[in-house]
Amino acid sequence: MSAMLRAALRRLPLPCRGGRPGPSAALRALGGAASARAGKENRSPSLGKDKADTVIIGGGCVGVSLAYHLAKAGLQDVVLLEKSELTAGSTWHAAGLTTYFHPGINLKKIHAYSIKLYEKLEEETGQAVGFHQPGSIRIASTPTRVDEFKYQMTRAGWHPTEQYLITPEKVQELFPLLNMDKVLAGLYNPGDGHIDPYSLTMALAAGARKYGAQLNYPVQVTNLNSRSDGTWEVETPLGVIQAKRIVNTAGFWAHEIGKMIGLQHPVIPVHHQYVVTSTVPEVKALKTELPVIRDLEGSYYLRQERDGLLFGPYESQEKMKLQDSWVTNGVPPGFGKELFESDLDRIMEYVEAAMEMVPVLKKANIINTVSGPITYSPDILPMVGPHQGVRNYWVAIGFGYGIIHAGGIGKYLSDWILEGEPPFDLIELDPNRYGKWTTTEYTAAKARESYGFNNIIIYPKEERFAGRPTERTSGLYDLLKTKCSMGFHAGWEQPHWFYKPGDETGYKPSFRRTNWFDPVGREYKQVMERVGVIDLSPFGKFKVKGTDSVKLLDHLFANVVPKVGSTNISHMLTPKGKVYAELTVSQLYPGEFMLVTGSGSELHDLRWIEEEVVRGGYKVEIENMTDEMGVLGVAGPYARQVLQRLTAEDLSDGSFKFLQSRHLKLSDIAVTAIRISYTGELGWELYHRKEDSVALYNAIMDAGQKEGIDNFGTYALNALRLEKGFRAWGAEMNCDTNPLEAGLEYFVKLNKPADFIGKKMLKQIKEKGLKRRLVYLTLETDDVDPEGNESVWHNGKVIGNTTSGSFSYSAKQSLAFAYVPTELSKVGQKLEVELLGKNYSATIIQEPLVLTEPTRTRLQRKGQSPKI
Ligand code: THG
Repeated sequence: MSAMLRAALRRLPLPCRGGRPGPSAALRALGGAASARAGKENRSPSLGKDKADTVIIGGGCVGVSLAYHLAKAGLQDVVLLEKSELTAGSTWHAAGLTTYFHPGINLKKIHAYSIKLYEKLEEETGQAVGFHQPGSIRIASTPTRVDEFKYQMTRAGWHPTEQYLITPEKVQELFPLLNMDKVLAGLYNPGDGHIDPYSLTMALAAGARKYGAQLNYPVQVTNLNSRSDGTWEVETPLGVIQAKRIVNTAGFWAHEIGKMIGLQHPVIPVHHQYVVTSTVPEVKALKTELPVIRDLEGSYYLRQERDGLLFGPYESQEKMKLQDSWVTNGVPPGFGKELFESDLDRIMEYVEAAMEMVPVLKKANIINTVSGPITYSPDILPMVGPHQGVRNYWVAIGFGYGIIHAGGIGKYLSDWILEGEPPFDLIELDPNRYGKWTTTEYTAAKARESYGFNNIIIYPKEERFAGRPTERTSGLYDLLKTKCSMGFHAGWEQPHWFYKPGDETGYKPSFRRTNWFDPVGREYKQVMERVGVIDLSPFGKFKVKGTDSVKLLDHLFANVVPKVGSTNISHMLTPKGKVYAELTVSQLYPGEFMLVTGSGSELHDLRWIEEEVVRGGYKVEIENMTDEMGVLGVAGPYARQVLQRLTAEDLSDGSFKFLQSRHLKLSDIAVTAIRISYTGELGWELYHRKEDSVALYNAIMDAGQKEGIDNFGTYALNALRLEKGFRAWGAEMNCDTNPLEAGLEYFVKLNKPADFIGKKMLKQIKEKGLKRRLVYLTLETDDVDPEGNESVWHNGKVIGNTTSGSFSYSAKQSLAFAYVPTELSKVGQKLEVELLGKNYSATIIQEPLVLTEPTRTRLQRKGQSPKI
């Protein structure tokens, strides 16, 4: 550290001037003013009642926002228990930044809702919230960062939020104190700013009380007991409250609350520091408040605080600090409104970067540093929703950016609780994306990485490597790990693409075509012309059996229940007729089923199924086979020939039909074989005991020597499925789409006798007519392919969005699915898709681009010559 810098760190008394921007949080952190104010609010602790509908555990801004929203929506008997005082933990010392920006699609909605709510809270509750909206600018100082901004612009373009890519001149105009040497562009959100987190929480609390919620503190939850009817007993030193449902919003205590019921929530407290400077004359002289800046290469945020500046860095994973003793021993029960020792040495390189970017900082004195605990989850996204495996237990935890999320999440969760389904898709926040594999060690490694990567460039198909592999590897992992680039899927390692001599190996992401572009084309050809093998072990697999199994599945799924020995592609819909999940259902034996879902949706789907079983009192047994069962996919024109060498069973088309299942021995290994392949080519999936994966794989590879059998990965699988027009859950269909607009009517049997979930609403949706449709587009691109979530344009206006895309190795063009208004959805319609700042012309084409093998074979048999 330079001598000058040390001098700059001299502490000076805090200047105070009314009417200038700044949260009280930074000031309170110095003098404990918040405690004094909170003290006034504090009443003598009491439970008030011994029965509640919902008990919310934790009075930070997220918990209080949930109480506010539930009570406002009319829910009676909402009780919040806070063990010390409202805002204690992380809320009170948060820097309070608010932004419309988020790379996620529907998280933009959460941010926007929060901001709109915060704008009117004072009027509604009479409590000022110290909300400033001077705008914010993210700064790009490398060409790749400019590409990232363009990528983010197309993802934001079909949302109502204002966001602009601006020139360096405009950046300078908005933030005159910036050193422009390295600035190449800015991403500008005019409505951004900052809020006082303490006052915000108090306003939400005032609102919550106004609408009838009880906020009780200090009341510590000491134990949680679930009762056989699904209700809870919440134990406190003041007595027991019975609740229909509990919600864990306990911030960095969330882990301790989870522990009471045997859960290990993957959340970890980390140290976050920000510093506040004394008056800077140049800042004081400004007529309007400076916008917030985020110097992404420098990895810090900086904003005006009164007449000075406030600056907060995100240190690299090597430098950042976890609160290790809390990780090992738990959070000390007495910890409330306290801070850690600040450690300026740790952030010096960031201070220097900021001084270069905002030179007036060099003259400023640091008058305050705030180093407080905040929570991190492995992927720095919160966990919001009901938890699998525990009835009526919900969470809203793991917030690294709790202030901007609080408003929107409170509303989202309140809607979900009251309506029984999420109001829109936020699958990336599903608590059930984690599982037993998210150990403390894993969570710590990931939290470090996530913190350090706060401001890194995020590419499409991003991979992060900390904490890998987890304990959840497939039987083939050791055999394949050096031969391919592995992708991370819900704890699993699954091959993305395989190396051949001459390939540039490893993960080299880009906004344009990457090092795997040609290898994926090679694997595509392998499957189309020969035969390929893929490790599909990460699929979620459930066995369902028992007297009511048929009845249950008929109620859960929109498709009919398959006959014994058959498989159906089936969707679980929400009551409002949206797509909750897509699985394959196979009746292996009479009344005994195997359900298969994607790797990311295992516990998500299982929770839904389990809840319906309890609700309807179905007599079934459900066994989650995901970890012990391996799956190999074999696909391509020679798949039959190769597998036939390993078994005496007749695999011919007449004997083993498409979508049939059989129990076979392949080279003496017991497998359940299903004739299905997401490649759309001739293929089988082979379900087997995980211990047999290597032997089965080797046997198949040996048997296929003559046919030139080889591996393929999930990237080729994606290109293959897109050419066949197969929809992917999470992209073309989710909780925002109904199966009719997604073009899934073939799988939805509105005429079947059973009243499956969503049927009634879907009938109404059908009667009303569809406003938008999923269409299939080819695009004339150059070095960039669509990825999904890009803006679709027509006549100078954004009219829709892509859902997924890929290069089509057969059409030698890009291919994408997109939602567009019905009137623009006809085959032949010309549209444009925005990729990296450029609009490429696109044409709606007939589906599919390439016929599936079963269709091709059927047409050939009839004497017609299919396309391919
Ligand atoms: N295999 C298995 N289960 C799965 C998948 C899988 N579950 C989740 C997900 N993937 C389900 N998705 C699909 C989508 C389409 C097809 C298979 C799985 C498919 N469709 C054919 C078609 O559309 O032409 C057949 C449709 C039909 O005639 O019913 O094969 O990959 N086990």
